[in-house]
Amino acid sequence: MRASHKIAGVAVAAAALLPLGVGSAFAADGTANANLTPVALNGVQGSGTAMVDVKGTTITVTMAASGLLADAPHAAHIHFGAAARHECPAASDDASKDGTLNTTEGGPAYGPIVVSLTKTGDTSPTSALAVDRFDTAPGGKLSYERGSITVSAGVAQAIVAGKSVVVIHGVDHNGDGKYDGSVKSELDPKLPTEATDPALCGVLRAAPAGGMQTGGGGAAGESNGALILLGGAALITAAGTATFAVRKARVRT
Ligand SMILES: [Cu+2]
Repeated sequence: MRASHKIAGVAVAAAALLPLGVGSAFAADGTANANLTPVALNGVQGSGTAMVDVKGTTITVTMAASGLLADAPHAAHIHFGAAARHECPAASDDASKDGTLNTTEGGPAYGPIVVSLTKTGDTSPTSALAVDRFDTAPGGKLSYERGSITVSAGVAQAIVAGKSVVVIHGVDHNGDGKYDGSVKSELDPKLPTEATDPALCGVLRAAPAGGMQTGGGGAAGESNGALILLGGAALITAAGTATFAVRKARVRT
């Protein structure tokens, strides 16, 4: 009897926690913002911002960045892992000690891919390296907005809780203006590691409660649209970044 009482107690406790994990109607509502900064060791001179609006299990993602390798596909994702540090990687994450951080080495910091920020089609982790569907950063600038992205309840909650991380990939270690080099990507041996190494990263921090509410009805959506019309520079300014990054001449080795 005593044992069965204990089991029943555990079951009740588990049931009480279930809505947090599998509920959909009440999954999460809120907004999270990220300041995108250069990933340690990877030599990118860039910056950007990202904003994710969460309604239940549907998210809208707005992102702007500059200082990326121009006219090359930049895979971009939301990363999250319950066991991750919910951070951008540090130089100390360079497990191979080769002086750069590849995507896998950043895993302990930001976790696995949970959303692929493709421009069209599938947005699941399956599209992590769908290079023909990511922004190519004309002139080094990336501008992205996509709505109606469906995520799991757990991912929606992680975003609202400030535990997910935006990563834009694609670097130019040797500064020759294209993805190349003898080191292959650990994610896809058909690609050079330059094509997949993380370039910019930012933790999606939860916006203060009510901070994004600009009025009733569709005001928030209109506000988003206005920002998009003004372009990436306005977004970056709005997020408080001091200067629009200027892509500097790369130091050649
Ligand atoms: Cu990624």
